[in-house]
Amino acid sequence: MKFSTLVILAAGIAETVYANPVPEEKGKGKGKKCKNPVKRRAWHTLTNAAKKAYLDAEVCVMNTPSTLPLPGVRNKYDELVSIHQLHALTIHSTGVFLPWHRWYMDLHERLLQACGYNGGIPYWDELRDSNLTNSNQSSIFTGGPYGFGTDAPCLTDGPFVGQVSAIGPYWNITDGCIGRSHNIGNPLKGNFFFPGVDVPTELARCNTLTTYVDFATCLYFVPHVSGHIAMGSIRGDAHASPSDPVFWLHHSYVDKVWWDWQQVDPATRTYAIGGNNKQDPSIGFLELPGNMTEEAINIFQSEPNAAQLALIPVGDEGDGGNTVTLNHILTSFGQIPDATVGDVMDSKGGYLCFEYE
Ligand SMILES: *[C@@H]1O[C@H](CO)[C@@H](O)[C@H](O)[C@H]1NC(C)=O
Ligand SMILES: *[C@@H]1O[C@H](CO)[C@@H](O)[C@H](O)[C@H]1NC(C)=O
Ligand SMILES: *[C@@H]1O[C@H](CO)[C@@H](O)[C@H](O)[C@H]1NC(C)=O
Ligand SMILES: *[C@@H]1O[C@H](CO)[C@@H](O)[C@H](O)[C@H]1NC(C)=O
Ligand SMILES: [Cu+2]
Repeated sequence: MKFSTLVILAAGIAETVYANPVPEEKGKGKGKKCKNPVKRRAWHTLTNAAKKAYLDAEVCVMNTPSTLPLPGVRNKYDELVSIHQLHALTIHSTGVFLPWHRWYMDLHERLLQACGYNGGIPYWDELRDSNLTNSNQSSIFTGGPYGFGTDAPCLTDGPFVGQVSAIGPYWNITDGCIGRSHNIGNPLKGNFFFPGVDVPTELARCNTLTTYVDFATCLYFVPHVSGHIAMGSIRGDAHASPSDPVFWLHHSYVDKVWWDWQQVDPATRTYAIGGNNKQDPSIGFLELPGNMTEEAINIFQSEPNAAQLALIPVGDEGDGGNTVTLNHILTSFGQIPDATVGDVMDSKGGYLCFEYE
């Protein structure tokens, strides 16, 4: 009697593991096969239960104490923000922009999974929401248990009320709350940063470009930057923007646009890579005026401290030159073993195992 109960239990456990393949089949190791890709779905298509499961896991990551000795971090979520902050100057306006952020989404997905979540990171369908009058009408920005909260300098509803981010703004390590303000219409349609530009039209133009560098540069500017503006983040900036959890829905969308572009011609596009691996110091961020020093003084009003400087990568690790290659190293400073750009080009290549629907 006892023995057969155990057998049934064991069979039940085996079956559960098989039917819920996230930890094994996600291919957390090079050379693994991607058998059951995790689905990344648009936020507005999720059930309330799926939205809540995602948001609950995010809160769990924020409430999990840090384990890495990164400057200023208190919890696992701060570590994510810190990793982005330390890389800010080499992952934006450079060729590694798309693969780096794809890798970074996966790093985040692993932390969510450690908190019991077994879906994929949802994405914000920004093209669909480009016809809203104000971006605050998106179903993402609701209070209650199924949204990221309604506008407030420090959120007063939703799951992230009272959360303190230790990292940011810019190079700062300053405590701040999560807050947003949408008072500039719908940046997903048009915004002050790109006067006269219709964002959906520009996205369609990006999609016609056939080389990786042309496509990635086009996507980086108008669609990607406009989505950041549409997040309405009060602390939104190129360094600490992930401190607002809406970041992941935006960058999941950016990644999906790249993914769709790759699917058009997988044979040539899946592993297409290139572009500079460092920003030109005499220019700084391409979308901002001035050189890096000028930007630090006038825009960021902060500079990295000694502990941050000691960790900031040069940006050419693994490349053997100034151009991003498939050997470019992606590091989380020890959260997970280092990977390479080549590992993350194919979303179902084995190292990664997800697809968009
Ligand atoms: C915006 O587009 C969506 C789907 O594309 C549609 O369902 C909705 O009615 C549109 N809204 C407006 C205000 O045009
Ligand atoms: C950034 O840090 C500096 C130095 O600690 C501080 O004076 C400044 O107020 C901080 N900026 C913000 C926006 O928190
Ligand atoms: C959305 O923004 C508009 C314009 O700033 C404002 O009038 C409206 O109250 C906001 N709605 C919500 C739900 O925050
Ligand atoms: C960058 O800007 C700073 C501050 O305006 C200026 O002092 C410096 O000469 C500039 N450097 C370059 C390379 O243009
Ligand atoms: Cu970024």
